[in-house]
Amino acid sequence: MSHTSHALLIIDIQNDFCQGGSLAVQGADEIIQGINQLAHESNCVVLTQDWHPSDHSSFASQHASHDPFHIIDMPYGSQTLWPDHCVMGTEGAAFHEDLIIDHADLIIRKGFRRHIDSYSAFFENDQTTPTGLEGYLRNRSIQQLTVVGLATDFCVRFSAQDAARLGFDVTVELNLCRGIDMNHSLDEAITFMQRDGIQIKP
Ligand code: VGL
Ligand code: ZN
Repeated sequence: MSHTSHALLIIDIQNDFCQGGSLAVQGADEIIQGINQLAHESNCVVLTQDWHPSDHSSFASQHASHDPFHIIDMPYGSQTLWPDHCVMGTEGAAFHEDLIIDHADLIIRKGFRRHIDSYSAFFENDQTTPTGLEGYLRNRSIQQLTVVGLATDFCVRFSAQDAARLGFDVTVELNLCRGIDMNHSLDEAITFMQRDGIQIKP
């Protein structure tokens, strides 16, 4: 893990996705120590932070007739509606206190445009608006990525798939990820990641 062309991408270890959070992912807190350990051994560490305005269009609260976890059509495609979560500047959007953030080279925020959600660390959900992460990694000559964090079936999945599409060599360490798992989304995520040539470590 120590050679220069590798980066560890740590997805969304934030209070709202951890125990007691508004969109808590089962078992999220269990993976933090292992992620810290892996980060300690990594030459380049990138953290992502889901970062929404309080009236973000992915929040069910912005849609009068829809409950959380309902799927609706947006101009850019289908979009799951979520409970309010990771509102910029709030405690829910902060990194979990056990996550060591000092060794992060870069923190990339996503989902800050009201009208579009962003699961992936590379592109918003329209699949075309870039976050800038690709340029950062290429500029540092990074070719290999390990992806860990939350949630396996949303932000981890779409980050890993975009990375693979961009030509990076991608590994997902499943034991350092936890999923939301609605409508078989976890099985589907693993199937599609494998199909895209992503290495899945159990
Ligand atoms: C996520 C749903 C909404 C994630 C973010 O981090 O996987 N999921 N926003
Ligand atoms: Zn979000």
